[in-house]
Amino acid sequence: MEIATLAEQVLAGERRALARAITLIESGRADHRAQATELMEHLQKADRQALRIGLSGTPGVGKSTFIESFGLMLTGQGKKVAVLAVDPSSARSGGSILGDKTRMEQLTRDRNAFIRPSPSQSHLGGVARRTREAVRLCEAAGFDVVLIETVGVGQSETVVAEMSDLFLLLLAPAGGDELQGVKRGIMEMADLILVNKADGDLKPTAMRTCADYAGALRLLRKRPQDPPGFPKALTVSALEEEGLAQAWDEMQVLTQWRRDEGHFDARRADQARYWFAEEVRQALLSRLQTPEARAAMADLSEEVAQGRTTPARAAQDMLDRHLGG
Ligand SMILES: Nc1nc2c(ncn2[C@@H]2O[C@H](COP(=O)(O)OP(=O)(O)OP(=O)(O)O)[C@@H](O)[C@H]2O)c(=O)[nH]1
Ligand SMILES: [Mg+2]
Repeated sequence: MEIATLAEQVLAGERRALARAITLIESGRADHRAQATELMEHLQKADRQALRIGLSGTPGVGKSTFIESFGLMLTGQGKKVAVLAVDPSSARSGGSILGDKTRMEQLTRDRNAFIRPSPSQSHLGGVARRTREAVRLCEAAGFDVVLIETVGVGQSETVVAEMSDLFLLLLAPAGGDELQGVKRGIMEMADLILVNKADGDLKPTAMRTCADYAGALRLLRKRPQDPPGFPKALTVSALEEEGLAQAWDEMQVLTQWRRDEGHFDARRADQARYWFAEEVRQALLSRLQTPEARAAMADLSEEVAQGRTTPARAAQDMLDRHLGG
């Protein structure tokens, strides 16, 4: 396959080319990886920018329902919306976090939407790179908004936040004690907290929960990338499609401010640095995963255990032999 041609087709917004390109970057084969790297280089010049929105929330909080409603609202405004996922535990269902396409039935059929399930790979580092490149591909293909979903299980939020312009945290209405359940680190990443299910009997609880989180957000250290009043907590109902337009307004206000103040570009530059370092780290680690390296590791481990060499010397030997260029 001619990579330059594929790149042109992606830039022309051809959906099938986009799907093929994503399949290519998801492949673990060495020759595919080389082609993928070349493809990403071709697209580097494309100066289109989508708004990259990360979305995290515990299972059942309503992520899929939110993406369906919010996505349809945006496509209804003529915007093109792509949905991707980072699912470190995708092995569990042999498929994806977005396997429940039934909850996104309408969006799935929308011509202006593109939904790509998470690659079925359990290694978070690999999933991260693929999703990051997929985000870039969707952006190059002319999508206006790229939603990146993750279920809240520790590390994956960080991964998603590091590839997003905005990070949304979806929460459920709950008693005050549950507020402690959200880790401080996750709260600190959030640009917008959305308390979902603010409808029917749950509405009063949702509003109380929202006020609690708004209070908690005010106690966090002020971040330079926020105008006054941000990060914010809002109530929404993904099911009843309430509060979604307001949430979108807030996202736009925040994004515009960050663009005007230079924070938007600065954050992307920081993210590029982060992913460069991460690529180096992953590549180094993978050199220690070859059969020879594993065997050497096992041998040296034994030597260390028997007291025939020191851990430091054995490690030095290991690195000298297996990381050399
Ligand atoms: N009342 C109410 N229920 C909702 C709302 N949003 C989602 N739900 C319900 O909550 C349940 C879980 O919704 P999902 O959208 O599947 O949640 P999820 O976060 O994608 O869940 P996982 O994919 O398992 O992580 C479903 O029964 C939804 O109908 C809402 O705004 N209000
Ligand atoms: Mg879901």
